[in-house]
Amino acid sequence: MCLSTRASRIRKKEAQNARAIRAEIIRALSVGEISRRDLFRWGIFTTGGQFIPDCAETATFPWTIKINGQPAHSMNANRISLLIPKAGEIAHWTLVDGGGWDHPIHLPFEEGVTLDRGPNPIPVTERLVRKDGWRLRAGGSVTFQVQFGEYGGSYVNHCHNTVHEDTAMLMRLQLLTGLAGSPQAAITDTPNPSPDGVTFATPEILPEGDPRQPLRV
Ligand SMILES: [Cu+2]
Repeated sequence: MCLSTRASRIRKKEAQNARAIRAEIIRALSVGEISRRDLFRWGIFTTGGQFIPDCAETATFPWTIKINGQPAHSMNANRISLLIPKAGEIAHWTLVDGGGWDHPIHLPFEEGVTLDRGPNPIPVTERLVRKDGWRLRAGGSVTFQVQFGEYGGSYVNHCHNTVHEDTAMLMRLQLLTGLAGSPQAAITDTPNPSPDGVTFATPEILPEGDPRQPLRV
């Protein structure tokens, strides 16, 4: 289910286009114009049975992530939503809840220190301790400091409510923080597993999540 019943006319048209593409692929598959192997190779049919695209590019349903105030997107594992260009820089992240739900936010493989909880006090259990998960309360915010070290590669930052992360409340991070010249200092290609082996795709990078790009306002 990708589309809210309150979606705009433009959003419904985008979804209709996605459905039309999907229907055309199913038709071509059914008459033998293309094979399942083609779909695996093109990365639009996964071994888990997911058939993409079944969502439009942008998302209006709840439980998504917006980066630096830009529009939310549908889930796409071949998209880097935030890029850390080099190791050792101290970053301050602020997570802001859109209202309505609590979200347990997890940052795997790195830890941060809580700096601010907006109008609310920092709980005793969060003072001057290293954490990799934060309870983001309904309508609340949390700012924490994090420093990415030498563990370069592709990671995620996500809500631990599975119905949220499965929708699109999960973003892919790219840490270019490995040793210079190593694969962990380069963009990680996206693996597409299939019964015939694994192929790799070059991911797109959201400009608003790439500090190497000029800041958009
Ligand atoms: Cu959540």
